[in-house]
This record gives sequence, structure tokens and C-alpha cells, in this order.
Amino acid sequence: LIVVLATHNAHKVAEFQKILGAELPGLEVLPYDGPEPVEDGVTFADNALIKARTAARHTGHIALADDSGISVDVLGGSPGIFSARWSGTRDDETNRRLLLAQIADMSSEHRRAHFHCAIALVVPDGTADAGLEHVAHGDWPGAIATEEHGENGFGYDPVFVPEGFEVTAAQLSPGQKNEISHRARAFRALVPVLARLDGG
Ligand code: ITT
Repeated sequence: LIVVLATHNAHKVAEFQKILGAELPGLEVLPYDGPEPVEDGVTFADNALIKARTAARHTGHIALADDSGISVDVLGGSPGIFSARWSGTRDDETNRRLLLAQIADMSSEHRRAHFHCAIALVVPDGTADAGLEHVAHGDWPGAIATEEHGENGFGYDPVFVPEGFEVTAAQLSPGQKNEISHRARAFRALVPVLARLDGG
């Protein structure tokens, strides 16, 4: 089965390849470099579908797109779908610093947060199963640290302490993160759908 992965985030591509390789070795994943839609949805699922529909239409291949972010309870779920540009820039470090500053005076019980990932799958017109759309979700609960730790991962990983750990996601090995993250969980929920499209 061939799928295009509609993302410009190289970290997502790397995580996908590791998760995919382990779960569905027969899958061939192509990068997408066509037109980019405006992500004007109001939910992770909306935005994942917007990206996947565009890629499916432009390539004629089954398309997958990830929309993800971090939601902090005491901020009412923000940054949420605005995670990638929370500070007005796409600079991960600037975004992390703003988030740490926004909850700087909060005690540990007020630092609860979770990562969320929605992965949309869209089957293009003119192929078997044309028009099929499916969105799989994954959450990763935890809390926001008081300062940055760790060098692995990307985005908010250095400030996110997953539930059950005393280190940040950026201090986990890539293998550990890819077994338990929101992206791993969403992808695992998608495997039966991909396996069925693959004839399995
Ligand atoms: P594409 O739309 O091209 O896929 P993007 O980076 O713009 O790439 P999103 O709009 O889905 O993707 O924003 C996701 C942001 O959420 C990302 O830039 C990080 O700041 C954060 N994020 C998502 N998953 C993460 C993870 O596993 N670890 C750390 N931060 C993550």
C-alpha cells in the first residue's frame, strides 16, 4: 500500500516512519510537496482532514495528515490547535518559553496538560474505497515542567513530563517516546483501517 504523508514537519516524518515500520512493514510512505491548504479548522480533526484532503486530491494517493499540539488545563486547553505558532512565530524555543512564562506561578497540581494527535486518512476519487475518510486520535497525559530538560524530540517535548515519569519527553529515547506518545496512540488506532485498505 502506498500513502503520501502530508506534513512539512521533518520530526513528524521521522516519528511516523519509526512507528509505521514497526506496525505495518508493507507500507510505502511518500513525502508530499504539493500546495498547502489554509488550516482554518477549529479542531485537530478538522485541520488534519483539510491537509489530507488536499494531498489526496493533488497526488491521487491515499493521504495521511497529522494535526497535533499541547493543551494545558489551566489555560483552558491552549495552545491546542495553535501550538505550532503560539508565540506568533514557528520557533519551538520561543513557543516553549512563552508557555513556561504563562504558567510560571502555578503549583504542580495546576500544571496538568496533554498532547493530542489527530491523524486523518483520505482516499482519493477514482480509486477503490474512493471518498473514505477516517480520523484516529491519541492523547498523552502529563504536566508542564518548570524548566526545559532534554535534547531529544521537538516542539514542547523539553517542557512536557509524561504521566508516570519524572523526566521530560525530550529525555526519553526516541524509541520510548514512539511507543507511548499521542502520535503512537493515534497511529495504532489507524492500523486496522490501513490494514483493511492493504487487503489485509
Ligand atoms: P504540518 O502541519 O506540516 O504537519 P506543523 O508543525 O505545522 O506541521 P501542526 O500544525 O500539527 O504541525 O502543529 C503541531 C505543533 O504541536 C508542533 O509544531 C509542536 O509545537 C507541537 N507538537 C505536536 N506533536 C508534538 C510532539 O510529539 N512533541 C512536541 N511537540 C509537539
